[in-house]
Amino acid sequence: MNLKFNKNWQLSESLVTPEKEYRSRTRRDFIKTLGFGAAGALLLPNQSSAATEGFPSKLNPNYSGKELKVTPFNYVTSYNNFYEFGMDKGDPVTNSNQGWKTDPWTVEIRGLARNTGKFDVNALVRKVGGIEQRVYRHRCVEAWSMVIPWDGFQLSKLIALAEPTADAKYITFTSFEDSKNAVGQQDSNFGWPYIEGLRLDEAQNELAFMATGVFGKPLPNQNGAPLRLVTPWKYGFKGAKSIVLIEFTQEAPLNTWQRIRSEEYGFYANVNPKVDHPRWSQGSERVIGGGVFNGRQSTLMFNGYERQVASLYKGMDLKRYY
Ligand SMILES: Nc1nc2c(c(=O)[nH]1)N[C@H]1C(S)=C(S)[C@@H](COP(=O)(O)O)O[C@H]1N2
Ligand SMILES: [Mo]
Repeated sequence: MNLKFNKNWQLSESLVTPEKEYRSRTRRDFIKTLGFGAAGALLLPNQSSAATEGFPSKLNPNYSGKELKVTPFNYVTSYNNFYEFGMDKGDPVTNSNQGWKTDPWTVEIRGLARNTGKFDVNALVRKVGGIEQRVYRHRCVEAWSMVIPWDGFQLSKLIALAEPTADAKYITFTSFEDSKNAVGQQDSNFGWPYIEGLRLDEAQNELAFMATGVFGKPLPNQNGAPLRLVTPWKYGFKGAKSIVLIEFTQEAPLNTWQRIRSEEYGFYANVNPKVDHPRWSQGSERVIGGGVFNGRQSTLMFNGYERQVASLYKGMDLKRYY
């Protein structure tokens, strides 16, 4: 890890001055609105997106999130972490909409499973029986949160389709590589592609979701078009974006952030207010779009999904397996 990389990462992760950041962000949007600067990606009528199959989708009443306050669309689609397109929150919306193509898109299913092969993403959506909408909490390891209405399908449907063999214990998700169009990938220190993984039983939990959309529309590029993972009880970095490969394996993959900084990021990454990040508390979170003063709220165990997922970690020391 060279110094340049460390410095950038430190900056984007520290978030010690949320107010300042908020102001600079608003300023950027303002500049875009006036039509100066970075081509005003937000204003382009045809931000490219793929995986149009199944829209419009229906809300699944079991995950309506009706007790939650949905984050405004503009925040969800312009305050992003997608290092392939830059390190600042405002980079992905601009840089992922300048020539990077997410349509058509092929996903490969590989490894310890009976039904492997390459699938067009829309064909895959048809195979799993279409899409639905779910409203989930989203908690980034950087101690900010959103509430996002996703469209997509339960990951367990894809797993059932693939029919993993008895040897398969883990599932690995690999994001795309395109260093020509993804400016962030021109910094090779990161070690692309972005990789994430789950234990197979975690992946089969009802909450694990493959998103193809947000707010009832196909995913914008900056949110990980056309297909990204969503595991709402885990920190956001588990949710690999723009997936090209799903692999069933016997061993746990070394996920990207664990490889880069294993003392700070582990494999499990379960949201846990009692296990602090070495550089900041995880006991509370800044609610994005939560008003001018950026309201904070307490962080919940497993991000509020204890009922659905606690049994997966029974008897495990969650301080050790962070
Ligand atoms: N390929 C890839 N996937 C990624 C990331 C990334 O940089 N690259 N960032 C992660 C992090 S830290 C978070 S919080 C979420 C952000 O998703 P969002 O921008 O749709 O809110 O994506 C995750 N998935
Ligand atoms: Mo994150």
